[in-house]
Amino acid sequence: MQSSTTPELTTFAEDVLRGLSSTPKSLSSKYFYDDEGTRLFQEIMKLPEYYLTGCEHEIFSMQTDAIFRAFANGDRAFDLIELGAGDGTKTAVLIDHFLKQEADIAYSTIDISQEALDALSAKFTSAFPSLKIETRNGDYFRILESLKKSSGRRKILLFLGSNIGNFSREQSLDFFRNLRRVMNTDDLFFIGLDLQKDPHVIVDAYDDAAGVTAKFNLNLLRRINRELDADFDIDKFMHYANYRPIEASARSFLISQERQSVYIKAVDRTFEFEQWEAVFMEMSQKYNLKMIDDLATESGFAIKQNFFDSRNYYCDSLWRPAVS
Ligand code: AVJ
Repeated sequence: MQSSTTPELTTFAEDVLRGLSSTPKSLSSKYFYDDEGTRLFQEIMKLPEYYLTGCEHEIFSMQTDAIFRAFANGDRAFDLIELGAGDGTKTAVLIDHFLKQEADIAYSTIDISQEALDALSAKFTSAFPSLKIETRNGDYFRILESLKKSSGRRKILLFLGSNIGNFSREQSLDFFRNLRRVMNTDDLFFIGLDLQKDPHVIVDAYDDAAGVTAKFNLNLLRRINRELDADFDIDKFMHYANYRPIEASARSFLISQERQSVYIKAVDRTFEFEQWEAVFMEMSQKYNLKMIDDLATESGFAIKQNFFDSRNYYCDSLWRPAVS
């Protein structure tokens, strides 16, 4: 119970309190994306080791027309709805082609960051003056629910960049089932998934030579210092990433290089860190075709078509609602 004198904690503060009170300690990767974190992630996407972005870009550039035909399905009118805006570079490749094919499309994107939405909207408005663009700030499902009712047009939902990799299997199924519930039978879902490959390639992608991923990971401690009034000494933590080939997931951690305590004013708690104690930060799941098929089937979808890059590093998978 909260006493009347205790200020209510934000969800962020609550999650940090819970994560750092747990054994092992953890922080949620969903909090990486403050302004600086968003900027650092854009930098990660340009790193030579971070192959995911290049692979998805290759698929969109080399197979644009095949993707268009699969989306259109004999009907050139549809709404593209992107979940999580990103910087829109990859989606722009598709939109450019669709407009040249004289498709009747509208683009809308849903994101929790208003800043990301504004940047994207400005970019797309100047690149595609004829495109109908809509940005929506907020939670995916509340907004999708309203889309189900409002639009008579066919919807194609985009969830790119292997963002799903941060979700556990259960969270993923939950997410897909929720999407399925707001989709009509002729709507489609297009999802990017990073595939299993040489583990060395994967480890390098999450532990780049220039140290950008380390900065990205440590930035969450800076965010806690700033927003929750904490005294993390960033220099006393180091980034560590590994890949577990059995679970097929990359994991990243922050390791306390010495025994230390950290005070977080917003939750009025001190946290003790042992020397070499790890804080679990992020999981990035890697998939194979069986896993993708199982995820689709178990959440009420069927795979309509898979698109791969030339190295088979990455898959953009197009799902249609399964009708029972
Ligand atoms: C944005 C979740 C797809 O897991 O590959 C990149 C985030 N973390 N480098 C990923 C990330 C470290 C990224 N996703």
